Amino acid sequence: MSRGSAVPSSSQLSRRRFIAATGIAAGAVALSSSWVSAAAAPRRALNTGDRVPALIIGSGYGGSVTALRLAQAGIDSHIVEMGRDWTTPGSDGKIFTATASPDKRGYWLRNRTKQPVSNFLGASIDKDIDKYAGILDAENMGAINVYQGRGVGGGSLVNGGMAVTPKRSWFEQILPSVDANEMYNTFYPRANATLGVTNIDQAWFESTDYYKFSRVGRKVAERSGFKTTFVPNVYDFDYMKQEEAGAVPKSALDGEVIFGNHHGKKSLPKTYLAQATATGKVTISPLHRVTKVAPAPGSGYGVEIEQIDEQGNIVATKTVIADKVFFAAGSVGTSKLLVSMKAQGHLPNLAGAVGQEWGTNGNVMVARANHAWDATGSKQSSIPTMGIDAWDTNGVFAEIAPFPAGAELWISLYLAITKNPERAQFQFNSSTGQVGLSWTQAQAQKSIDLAKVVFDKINKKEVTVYRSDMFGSNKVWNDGLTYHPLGGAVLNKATDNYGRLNGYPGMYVMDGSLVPGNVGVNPFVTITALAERNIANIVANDLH
Ligand code: FAE
Repeated sequence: MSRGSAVPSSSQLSRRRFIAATGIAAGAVALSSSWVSAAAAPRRALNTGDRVPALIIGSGYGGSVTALRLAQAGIDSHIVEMGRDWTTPGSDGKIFTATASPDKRGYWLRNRTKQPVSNFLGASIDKDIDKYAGILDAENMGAINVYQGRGVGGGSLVNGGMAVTPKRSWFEQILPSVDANEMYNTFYPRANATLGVTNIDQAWFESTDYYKFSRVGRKVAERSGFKTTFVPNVYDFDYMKQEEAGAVPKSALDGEVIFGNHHGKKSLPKTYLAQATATGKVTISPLHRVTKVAPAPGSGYGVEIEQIDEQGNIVATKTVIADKVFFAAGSVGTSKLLVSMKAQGHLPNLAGAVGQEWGTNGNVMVARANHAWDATGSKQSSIPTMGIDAWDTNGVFAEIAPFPAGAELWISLYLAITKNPERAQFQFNSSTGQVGLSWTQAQAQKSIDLAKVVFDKINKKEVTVYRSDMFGSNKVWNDGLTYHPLGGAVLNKATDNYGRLNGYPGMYVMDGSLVPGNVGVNPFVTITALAERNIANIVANDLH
């Protein structure tokens, strides 16, 4: 199915009519390779026997950049996405579930919610839900729950929109084979522009009730000698102002974020994916999950796909052939696929570095209790716009996060990104046929140690305490989760310096698995910019 503008272009229509009239879905006209490619791309969900010029696994940042730039280079692609296409409303008239009380639309194939802030006053706030292909996956990988977006748009559907370019010195340390000049002069600006990244109007920030929580977070950090910084975002801040004025339906100001935003947030379906599908050269199969990739007889790759229904039942299995395969299933999705294909002998020549150097971006969550005179507000925007930047001094960049509970709770919540050097590996378990992750809870201790220095100092200065009731009973640190999985197919190790998988021409990695474990800030701008850099090289050298 095709997405993007509601009205198909005339070329899309005439192409569809042509296919409908002739029954041609797979190319039979061998004039030139690019013509064959164009003729071969089906304008519908994939079916067994289809051959596509380019198959993209996953529709998050890496996948969306790939689809757009291939289309602009004249190459048809098909995106296979395991999650739903979040465009149709449920029985309540809403596409997304409410943040305060998520229903089945909130979680990926679970019978019970798995809230990142799981407790209040010691009691669990999780509740039973129907199993459904919901928008947020809390994927358990042993000692860690990895939160990821599921649906057309990947993580952009559920994330806070914080669009942060890392410090150049840190970027140069983690990805030394990448020309930083090119990244900072060309590809970061290109990513930020196409994602629609902007800054909050600072005068409004200072005056609105909805960012009181941020101003309190800034005040206490600065009183302890820490720097704070405004953080750009993909949320439309003009829309947010109108939300406050009551002129438009509320989204961020109604707490919407981790289960989807109805308005205001420029998620990928409104940016890269909208542009990509508007070309008429990109099609998407939602609720389709890639399970196997292996060289096909002759040329290209055979890709096995399970089609699932909204309850997660497999309703069809399909095998298609792709001339090129782009892995963009996210750090965990891509790593799991590659590790299991290598271990099972389907892609035996993959580099030994596949599955290595995975990290949590040093994520750890913590909350503090403020004094009664430091109210954080019953009104809170769900979109964070400020961080404590103690990266150079303490190895900590902490997002001052909202806790939009709709009541005054005097809570300051933080998601800290820390300089945690611990890494883990993905491993195939031949008895279960599953891929596991070696991450242990002890490896998160370094994140706690680093963050504790910062927040102990703030608590001491303010004479305040940690909340110990929000992540379990008597648990100060939420060290059992990450929002920022990174690594598993690291650039220039598991792939060449542009994401090509060694030993398999025409197979590429395009997502967060290229970034080794820790990018020092929220990662999607870097994932996008790196994908922009790599696809530019691939289009120039491999496709023409
Ligand atoms: P991603 O966006 O995860 O896309 C991968 C896609 O592949 C997903 O749609 C999957 O459903 C799909 N997929 C996986 N396996 C398969 C398969 N086998 N077959 C078919 N499809 C498959 O990957 N980052 C920031 O920079 N700023 C933030 O404010 C921020 N907040 C966040 C808040 C939350 C709650 C979460 C969960 C994440 C947040 N992130 C944030 C992280 C960010 O969303 C994440 O780094 C990117 O989405 C990763 O991009 P990728 O392209 O690697």
